[in-house]
Amino acid sequence: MSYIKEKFKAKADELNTEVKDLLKNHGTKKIDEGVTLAQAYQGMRGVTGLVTETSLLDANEGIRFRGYSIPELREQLPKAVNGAEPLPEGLFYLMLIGELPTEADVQNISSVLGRRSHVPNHVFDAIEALPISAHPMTMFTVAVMALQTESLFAKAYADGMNKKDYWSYMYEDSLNLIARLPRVAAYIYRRKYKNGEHIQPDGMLDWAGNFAHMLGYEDEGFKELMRLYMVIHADHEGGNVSAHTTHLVGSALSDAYLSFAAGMNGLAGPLHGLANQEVIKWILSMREELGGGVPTKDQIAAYVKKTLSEGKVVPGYGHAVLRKTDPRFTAQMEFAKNHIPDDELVKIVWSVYETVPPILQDLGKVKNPWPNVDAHSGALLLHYGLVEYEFYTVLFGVSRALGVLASLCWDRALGLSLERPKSVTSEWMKLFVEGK
Ligand code: AMX
Repeated sequence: MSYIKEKFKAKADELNTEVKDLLKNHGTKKIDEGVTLAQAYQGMRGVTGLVTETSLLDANEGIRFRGYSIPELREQLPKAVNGAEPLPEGLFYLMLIGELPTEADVQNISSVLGRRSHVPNHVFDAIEALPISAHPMTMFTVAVMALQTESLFAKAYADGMNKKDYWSYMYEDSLNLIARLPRVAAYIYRRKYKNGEHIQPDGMLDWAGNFAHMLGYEDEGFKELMRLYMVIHADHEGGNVSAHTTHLVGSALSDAYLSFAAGMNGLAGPLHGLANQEVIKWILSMREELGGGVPTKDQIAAYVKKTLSEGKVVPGYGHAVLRKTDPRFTAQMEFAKNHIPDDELVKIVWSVYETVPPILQDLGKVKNPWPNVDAHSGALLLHYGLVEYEFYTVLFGVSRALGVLASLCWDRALGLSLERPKSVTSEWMKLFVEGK
């Protein structure tokens, strides 16, 4: 067993004991004010009913990964040689182990991922079987499903594995899947947009740097952007659609491939990860409609109002939990200020940031008028030449694997139960409010 895996097991044993004590001594305590009728209808917003070890979201402060904020991670996680952004391998270690990694820990994960990155041919065949017009997220989930043939967890379960060993096979599947995703995603990109001219991996590069290389981008600035992008999109506690779905499906003891593919189908929704593409599509349409250049704030305001009057949402704004500007937006803004301050689209993103919140606020119903992670990313990617915005959610998906798969390891290590909340009918609700 590798020392990181052993360390994970030790951590899991420790926390298991603590959780058992918690359940034994405080299991009947209300952790919330109780669930209201409205919460049952409105996406369970505000209901605390999940355990996710990897990160915790504060409505005003934003995400913390094992207690570390994004600015802290950008300072403290190991970086690539001559790089300034954190390596995502280090974030994965942090989410899995709960401690900041050393340079050696990060190198260890990088080389393990490199060694395990081989993708069997039938996965590429499955992608090729889809029409070129298929959305990249469809190709992505199909490829993950095709990879499921490689699940060690599923094989071990079929062979009668002891439940004590679930975590170990989930760990192996998770690392194998994370290792393979950049190759799969790059294959989809090169197939759909670059005439199928594929690029072989470079074993000397880190996970995100190699991903950038296989996509076809050698610019150091783009590699740095990929490292940052892969870190900030990795996890956002457990209740968001992709994390919750992965956890839910995993609770049926579906393996990492099945669970992650399910989560990715949720990420592909426009209110969740597809917003990554929707923002830039919206900005480009606005620019085109206004005849090019950087629009004035009045022009942006008029376009926002038009969008709202057509019964559409303003993509990249609002959040189910956050109530302030998303620190993931701010991190990207800082990246842009350092690397590409004069980019025209970036300037538009910043102008939109100054214009949208008061308009949404005036609607009186939007709980969070501030930008989320998706409001900025497209302008950065476009600057470096990744103009095919339908692909952006795949990037989000590759990153999200780090968080949801580290969580899945914990789910099995803690022996978390099959998720099965109670549902009622509206008839039941009516009788309930009538006191019957
Ligand atoms: N533009 C227009 N209207 C918005 C809005 C926005 N950006 N954000 C919220 N609203 C509206 C809602 O549609 C809802 O209207 P309704 O009562 O007529 O149905 C009302 O305001 C109240 O919604 P809320 O409680 O503030 O938000 P929510 O928790 O229900 O939904 C979210 C959160 C993210 C789905 C929503 O803000 C939204 O649709 N934003 C735009 C899409 C987006 O950027 N999604 C990405 C989120 C981050 C991510 O997962 N990657």
